[in-house]
Amino acid sequence: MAISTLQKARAAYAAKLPPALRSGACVTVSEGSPTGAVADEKKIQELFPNNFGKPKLTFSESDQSGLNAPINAGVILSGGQAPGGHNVIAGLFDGLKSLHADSRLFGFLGGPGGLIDNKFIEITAEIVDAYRNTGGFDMIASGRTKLEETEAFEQARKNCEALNIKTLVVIGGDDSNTNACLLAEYYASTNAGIQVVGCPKTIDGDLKNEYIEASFGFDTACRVYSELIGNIERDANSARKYWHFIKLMGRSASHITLEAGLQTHPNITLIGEEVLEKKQTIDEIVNEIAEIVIKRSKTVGDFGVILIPEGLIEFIPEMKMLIAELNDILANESDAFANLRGRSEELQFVNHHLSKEASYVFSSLPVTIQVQLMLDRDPHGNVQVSLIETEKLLAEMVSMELSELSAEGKYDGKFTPQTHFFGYEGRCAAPSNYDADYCYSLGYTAAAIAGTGKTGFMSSIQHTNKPAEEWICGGIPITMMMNVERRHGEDKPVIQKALVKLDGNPFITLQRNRAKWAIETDYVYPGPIQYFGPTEVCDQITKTLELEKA
Ligand code: FBP
Repeated sequence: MAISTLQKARAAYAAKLPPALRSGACVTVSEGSPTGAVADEKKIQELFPNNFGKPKLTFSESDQSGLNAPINAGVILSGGQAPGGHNVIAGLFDGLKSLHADSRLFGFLGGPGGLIDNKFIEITAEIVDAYRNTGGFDMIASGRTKLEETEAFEQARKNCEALNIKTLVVIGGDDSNTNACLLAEYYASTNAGIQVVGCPKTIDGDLKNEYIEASFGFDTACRVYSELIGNIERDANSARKYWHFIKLMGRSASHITLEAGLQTHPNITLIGEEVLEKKQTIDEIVNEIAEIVIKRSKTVGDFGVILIPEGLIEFIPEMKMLIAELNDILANESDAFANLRGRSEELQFVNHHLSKEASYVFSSLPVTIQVQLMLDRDPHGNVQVSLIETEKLLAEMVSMELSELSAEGKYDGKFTPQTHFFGYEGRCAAPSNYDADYCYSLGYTAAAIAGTGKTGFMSSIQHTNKPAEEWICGGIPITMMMNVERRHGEDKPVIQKALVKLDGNPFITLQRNRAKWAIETDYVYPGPIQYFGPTEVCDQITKTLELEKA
């Protein structure tokens, strides 16, 4: 297989580990006090009687060098790709081998679906070495099949038993780790003898809390997007004739957009959580943008850069209501909807079933957006926001608003928008040093949890804003991160999603600088991720982490 010169050189990078793991994954465990849940404690306790309340685990170096018996483990990659997934597997593999040389690791193919359908490979040293410090999930591929029904749990159990697998490691986001916890509970309640361990993944950055400092992949993806935004900013500032509307991935939370905004200082950074808090309408957002376009037109020129979070659309209250109604119609009337012929019949059908308010909002949108809102939902029933061209919607609406103002003699600039969507460009990039180190340590810690025989824990590395010398690793009970939320008309236990905190330091820093960045051209050009060179360039942490820890 041909590989790039960079990949070849990068394969030799030795990922850093916390001191507790430097002589292997056999660790001394200290247990904290019993834990609770972020909310709805009673309900979570009832639903997870075997897992609720377990103490946090903190690891330190042990003088025991390994285990007496090998461990067979299985691993799955679940959900969207995130840089560093291969290093989690590499850390897990090396950790298991340090526990016992005969330990084996099986990778289920294509996500949770591979575990149910018994599609797997044995992950060997040769395979691991070929994928160290690379981006992507292609070693075993990922998928979005949900693992939450007893039948699937049983099927998975049979497949694990056939391979003598005693530990399953689920690498995923909030939904996948919620399901990992359900699986852990089911296996504990049925004495299946299989432990389940989670690892926090998602470029979206919304699986984090006091003990999980970041979800892996966020650092690298934000650096790739920030490089691209910086390049566009420099182009905008050179040509001085375009307004760039850039949508950034992040299904729900706006962490990616906030981080990219802090790294590159664009003229406008929209944050979904703020829009929700202020209950802004689309028209208000459009007016705010138009105001800045006019001010810049009069002072610096007809150019600028605006960042739009992918999830924005669902934070605008009127759109949220419309999407919720559409979700119900598409779920409840799926047969009738499937029999319609052509777009106009579909639009008519939907309009007929919507409430008066929702139908008004729907009708005010361009047809392209109406069609995108009716597209298939993902397996969790969510609208696929990455397919909705919010950047085009806003560019078009701002353009219309400026034409009206121009007709009234209130604007005489020239507005030429360009639209972009950055998402897939960043999800499989070669991991930054932060993600390479963090992921390797998460995987190695997962092996250490396997070695303790405990179940229902998420691998955790703390103090990652400091040198690896100071990192602390251990396991956090997943039930501790849970609450009960209404999903598809039912109360479900789920890991609470971490949205952007409007009273948190990262957002406050954006807010403090916004007015200045809007009018002045204060762009910052971060350039590409550096893998070789001085530590201040290669070992940077995200502004988000830096400010959260300040
Ligand atoms: P995960 O939460 O599963 O990591 O996925 C995140 C994400 O990258 C979102 O930012 C994006 O909306 C979504 O995946 C797109 O997924 P897909 O390519 O499967 O439509």
